[in-house]
Amino acid sequence: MKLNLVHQTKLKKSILNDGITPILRIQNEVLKAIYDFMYKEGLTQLMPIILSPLTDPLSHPVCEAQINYLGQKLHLTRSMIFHKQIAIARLEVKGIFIMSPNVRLEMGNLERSNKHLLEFTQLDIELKGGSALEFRSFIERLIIYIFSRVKEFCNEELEKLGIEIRIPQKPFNEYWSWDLTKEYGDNYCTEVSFQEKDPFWITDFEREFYDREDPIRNGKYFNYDLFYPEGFGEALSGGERDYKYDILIRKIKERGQDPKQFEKYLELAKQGILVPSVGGGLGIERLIRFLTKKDHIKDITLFPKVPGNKIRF
Ligand code: ASN
Repeated sequence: MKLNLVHQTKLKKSILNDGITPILRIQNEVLKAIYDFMYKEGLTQLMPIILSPLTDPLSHPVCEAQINYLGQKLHLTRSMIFHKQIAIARLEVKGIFIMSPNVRLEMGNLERSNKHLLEFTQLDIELKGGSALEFRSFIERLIIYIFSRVKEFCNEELEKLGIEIRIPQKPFNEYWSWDLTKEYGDNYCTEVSFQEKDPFWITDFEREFYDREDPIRNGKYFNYDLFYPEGFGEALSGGERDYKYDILIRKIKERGQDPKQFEKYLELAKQGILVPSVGGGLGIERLIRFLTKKDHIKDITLFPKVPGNKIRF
């Protein structure tokens, strides 16, 4: 049966989805800006890891994404945190970066989230030595550089989308998570994100064992998240790293995790091979969503994979 003309045109329009073309052009500019910035800063790019016997345990539960290869269980990468730490220890570099595809099979409870995808890309960065403050300053310069490049070179696209880019100033505002919890309760990240006009930091979160603990307990951890304003929410998470065997093993046990799954990584720590580093991961899709002011993260990807939904083309 032949489709009538109206139906054919509708189908063609939905397949064409030309609303996404200006978004992809902005994404191109963002990616070019990131590479230019990283190379100018003297960081070394690594290729992404897709499969590994070890991946990030994360601080929230997700469904397992594993395959069996010749009797060996391999995870799809949730983040390259351990590979970053090992690479930094092995290489004579100032720092590394990776455009790293992450698979996180989020639970159905995130079905209504407009910020999560089952598959996304993070710009993963790790600097040798260095402090949380130095890393945050590096990221502030990166964000200002990206936003400025988009503002300068994507006029036509920004006009088509009816948006303007606001360039933030350094240093970004900073909040301490424990103060915010007292003031706003558990939903503090969203509350503050709605109040701010520019990207801002929240520091000191209770989470994965690899984020460096504060030995003097002024705060608890030398870690941070970068947030977008206007309710757009989390942009980056990271921290200084713990790398000494005794500390790592204690923290793994405190979290009720099995040290056996981190065996090879812990062996390197035991041999004293791991070194101090600081880093974080910036979500590319979330960055594009913020720059293009889209309501849902699926609106900026051509083949979105949304938690709790069947995956289609
Ligand atoms: N990439 C993050 C970091 O470097 C880790 C993560 O994505 N969970 O800390």
